[in-house]
Amino acid sequence: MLRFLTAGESHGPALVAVLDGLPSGLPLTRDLIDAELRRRQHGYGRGGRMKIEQDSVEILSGVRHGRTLGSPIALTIANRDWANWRKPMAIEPLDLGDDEKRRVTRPRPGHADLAGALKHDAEDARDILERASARETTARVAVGAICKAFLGRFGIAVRSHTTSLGTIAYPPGTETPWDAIEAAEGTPLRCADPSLEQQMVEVIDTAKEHGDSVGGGFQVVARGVPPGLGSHRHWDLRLNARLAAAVCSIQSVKAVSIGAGVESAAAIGSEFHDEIYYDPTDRRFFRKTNHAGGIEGGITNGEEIRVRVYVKPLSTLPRALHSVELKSKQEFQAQVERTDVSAIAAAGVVGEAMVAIVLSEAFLEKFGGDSLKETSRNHRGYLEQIRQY
Ligand code: EPS
Repeated sequence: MLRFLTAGESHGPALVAVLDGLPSGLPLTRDLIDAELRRRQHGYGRGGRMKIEQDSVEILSGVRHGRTLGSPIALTIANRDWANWRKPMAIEPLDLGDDEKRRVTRPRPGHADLAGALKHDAEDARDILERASARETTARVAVGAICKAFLGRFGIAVRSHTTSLGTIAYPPGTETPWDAIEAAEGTPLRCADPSLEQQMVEVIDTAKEHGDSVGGGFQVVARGVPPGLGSHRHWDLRLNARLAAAVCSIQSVKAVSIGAGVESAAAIGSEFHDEIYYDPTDRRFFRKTNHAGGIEGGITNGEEIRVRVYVKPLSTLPRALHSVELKSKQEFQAQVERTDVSAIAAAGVVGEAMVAIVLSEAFLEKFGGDSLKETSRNHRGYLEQIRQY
């Protein structure tokens, strides 16, 4: 069973992750993880924090001489900003005034501040927001980088691209091909259409001028996934449900659509369903369309997995919204913390990580193996079996 946990506060000493259940023998280096962490830091619209951080992982266990051992992999990523937060985020009790504690008592609409403070009986919403912050996604991306390396051994690749920002979006039904998604890497917003991207940049500039934030969308695509991952047997085994839960767990995500999921409600069956063909040379079934997004009956069907994700505008606004002070109940404007106008380019990288984690889990469920050699043998045997089907 593959599983992971993360720990760490946004302005604490570090983010931490433990990944358990990967087989032994997977080549793994720090550089491979750092490359993904750098991708997460990139993107037009980020705020001051990304100028402070240079995220880099420390591998504490589970790897020896560049290969996984099959034991739990423990990771940390230091917060450079911690140097500026030693007092307000001190582990030991300190006698500090409210300002020195950097208390947050005017909760921001949209953030976890109020709901979390009520839930945990916190007088200071910083107790909540430090963990709720999307800074935590650093740890997820580190775990996702390892899962991507694992999937890569089996010819599976995971990519993402920005599909909308505010009202600037591709026309409904547009599917961007894999090569164009790959080519968008390194552009300001990781959008595959340069003219759309230019308009998105302008939307961010306008929002920034107005002290506002803006929502957006991205799509994660996985190719090379064999048919047969996930299961129709139970609600919690269906891969579409697991992918949806994983991407919905990303901070600010409000909706998800698999394949042409949103459009499917307005479609008629004869146009929507992807008709089945067979290629006798390759000895494989294939489709000419992919409205299902690579999943039927909760099981991968061998086509690309396509997941669209929708992100609300970030909830810290320089132009603060109406709020109420936690203790006095007086009306105030919400507290302003440093923030980004949009983190959509980074959100796509986090989406890739979550999809890679879920696919790795489903892959290991199907093929098992305590060593990469064993997993590979099982995978090869199955591919041969379906060629002979
Ligand atoms: C983030 C770090 C945070 C924010 C952002 C994501 O840094 P700070 O709070 O110090 O500015 O930039 O988080 C949020 C917008 C949020 O609401 O939590 C990061 O590393 O991605």
